[in-house]
Amino acid sequence: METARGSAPPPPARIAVVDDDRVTREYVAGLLRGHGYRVIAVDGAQKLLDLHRQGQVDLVLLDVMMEGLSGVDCCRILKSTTPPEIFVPVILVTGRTDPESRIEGLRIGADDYVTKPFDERELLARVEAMLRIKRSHDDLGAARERLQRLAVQDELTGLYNVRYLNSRLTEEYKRAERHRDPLALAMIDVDHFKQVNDRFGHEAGDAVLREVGVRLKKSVREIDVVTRYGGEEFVVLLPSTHLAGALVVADRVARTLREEPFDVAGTKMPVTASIGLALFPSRGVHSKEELLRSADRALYRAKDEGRDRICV
Ligand code: GH3
Ligand code: MG
Ligand code: MG
Ligand code: MG
Repeated sequence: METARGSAPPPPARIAVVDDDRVTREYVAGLLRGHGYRVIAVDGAQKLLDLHRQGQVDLVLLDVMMEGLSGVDCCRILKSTTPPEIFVPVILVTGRTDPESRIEGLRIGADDYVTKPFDERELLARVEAMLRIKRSHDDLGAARERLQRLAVQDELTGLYNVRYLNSRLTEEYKRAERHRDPLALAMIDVDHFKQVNDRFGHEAGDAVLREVGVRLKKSVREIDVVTRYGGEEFVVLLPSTHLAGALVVADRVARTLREEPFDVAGTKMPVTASIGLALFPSRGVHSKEELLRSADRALYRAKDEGRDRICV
């Protein structure tokens, strides 16, 4: 991952050295510590699996012949129970030089092996090589996560975007129908927003939209889904919420905007919004599209009746 210039170097990799023989274990651990790695010396496979489950290990040096669970079985368990986005390389360390055991080790998922007695420089080089592959795997994973987040995030406000709303609404509507659970949807449109842009400029308008997003998030529950629907319109999905509950939330949203004037380019500016509420179940709502349309119609009425109000 790219790091800013002058930022701290990444912490040293954590290597688990698993061997039931104390002398070998301490020798390998000492060698790796001497090269700057953080080493956790472990005397059995079960302890390693526990450490790995807690996410404490970046790479494993795993003795094959051990009392109890063998290194090969341990590796098999570790690899088959680790989710694909997590890559913890396993280097088998074996005293057996016959190709069969090495082939089996690689086949069950080990990433590399070294045979005892090993050349210290070769062991270190293999550790470095594996960590290099791990780093590029982790970097790709981080990039994928960033992309996935960007794909559902509105750039200006950091709220979810309309793409996310569409997929969540599909899910929530199905869930509501199946479990006969209520679902409310609030469509929120800032009043006379064009005037903010006209008086203070587009950038000040953007700042207002960001602040609206912050206030919306503060006015709803953790499980409610706050999205920027487009322009100066927002949609909030309220799962498991009846009319009474939705009215409480809508009222809180309206008040949190109205009561504290916005700071726009050094000027205190009142901001209000009109809110259209739609509910499932209710008359005329038989699909998620009709739920959205119902909220849109209610919003239109709120505007028509004078703005800064809630219509259902
Ligand atoms: P109403 O009370 O009827 O909703 O009036 P309004 O002025 O808010 O409504 P209208 O839909 O006419 O105007 C919305 C304005 O929002 C127009 C557009 O310039 C502005 N707008 C839309 N998206 C953005 C944005 O991302 N940033 C900024 N600064 N302004 C935006
Ligand atoms: Mg052993
Ligand atoms: Mg609008
Ligand atoms: Mg508007």
